[in-house]
Amino acid sequence: MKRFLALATLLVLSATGCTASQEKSSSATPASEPFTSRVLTTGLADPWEITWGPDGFLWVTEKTGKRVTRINPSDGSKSTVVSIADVYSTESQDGLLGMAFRPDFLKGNNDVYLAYTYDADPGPAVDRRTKIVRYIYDPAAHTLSRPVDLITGLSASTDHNSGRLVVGPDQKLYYSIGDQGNNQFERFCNPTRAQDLPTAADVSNRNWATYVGKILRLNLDGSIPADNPVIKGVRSHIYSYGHRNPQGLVFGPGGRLFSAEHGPKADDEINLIHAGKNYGWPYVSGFKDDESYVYGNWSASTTPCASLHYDNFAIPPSVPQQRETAWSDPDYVEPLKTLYTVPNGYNFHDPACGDQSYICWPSIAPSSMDYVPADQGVFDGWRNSLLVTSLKNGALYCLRLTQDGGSVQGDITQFFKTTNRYRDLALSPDHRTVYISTDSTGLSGPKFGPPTEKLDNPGAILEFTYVGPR
Ligand SMILES: [Ca+2]
Ligand SMILES: [Ca+2]
Ligand SMILES: [Ca+2]
Ligand SMILES: [Ca+2]
Repeated sequence: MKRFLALATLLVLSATGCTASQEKSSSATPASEPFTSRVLTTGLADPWEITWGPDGFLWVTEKTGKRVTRINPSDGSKSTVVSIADVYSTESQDGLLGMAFRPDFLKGNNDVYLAYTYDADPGPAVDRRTKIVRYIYDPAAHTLSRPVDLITGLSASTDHNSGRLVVGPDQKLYYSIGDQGNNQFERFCNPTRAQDLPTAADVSNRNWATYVGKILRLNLDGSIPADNPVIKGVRSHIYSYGHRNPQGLVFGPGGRLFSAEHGPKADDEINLIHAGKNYGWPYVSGFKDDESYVYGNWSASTTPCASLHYDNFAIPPSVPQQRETAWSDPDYVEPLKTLYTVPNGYNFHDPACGDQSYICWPSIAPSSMDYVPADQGVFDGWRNSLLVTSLKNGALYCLRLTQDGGSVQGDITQFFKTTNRYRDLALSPDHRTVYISTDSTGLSGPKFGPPTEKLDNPGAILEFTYVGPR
């Protein structure tokens, strides 16, 4: 722990980018505010969601651990609230994911909402699906029990699974589902369906196949809210569409909903989510600017896709391509901000990153997001801001909102750089302390030198406390 302390304190004061080439494409500046840090606890199996509970404890879902854990923030001691044997989890993006409380939790309401992947096939085959479940908390026994399925049979994947779950100020559940990683890597012959929408028959048959690449809005019992948007003639659970992998969801000022979304090589997006709107994927990545992205639809190849070899950089002539500006939709909404956009001709092959050059691409892999209200930031740079965790870079990025809360202004600031994969964050009620959960395994961008799987603090909760003046 001592080694980490010294390292982290040093790095908070002198955070640096991944490599020289990434610094060129990134506008994040290292923070200079004074924070102390410590490892609050370790031994967690892929902590995924971390939330400050109204009981003054940290609540954590463990993705591969298949349990919810409650952590005392003063000494890091932990206890299991529930283990869920029904969770199906591999080392990839499936498992126990999102968790949310209602605003009146422990004030007359004891409901906890969880999202996880399960195997819907009773036989030896695996039919990976996602469900959202409500549990009831017993505050005397500190356990969750009496699960009720709110929605089952949602698509699930080992890639781009999203999984973020929040309860809005309108007392609705919001849930993000990624595009399942289709149209790339080992799923390159599966079409992206982020633009597909359900028919009325799909909805009445509870066929949720088109819910991928979407942000959903559900009543607290899992039903479709009567005031959900009617999109192309159909009302469903879909609140917004055209998303790639929106793993960050948070409500900000005036009840605004923001998302943080993983981009491909560049162009992670911060979006302001409006009901019924289209966020452009896969036709548009980042801004509609035709810079360093073109949509190649591998599943529509004129020679059978299965006979092709996937290449992340070269699209074969048989695969139809479409420039961003060749597509339009009156419901399309541009992002507020991208991390980061690079021009055509940008060299994505950084020799310093070797075979694993993706770790040095301009995208940061934004895994989650939180909001610091205007009147509660502990120093000026953190007031009315979005805080975004990065998997690839092991850092926290701070984006300041404009006074009206409707857009992002100024420079992006980088905090707490370590050699870890930052999965999610929670803030203490006084906003002086940030808790960050870290992946148990995986590749991290280097502080110095090449990318590494030797993580400083795997499967841990890190604590960073502001010690400067207010
Ligand atoms: Ca969180
Ligand atoms: Ca099975
Ligand atoms: Ca977009
Ligand atoms: Ca673009």
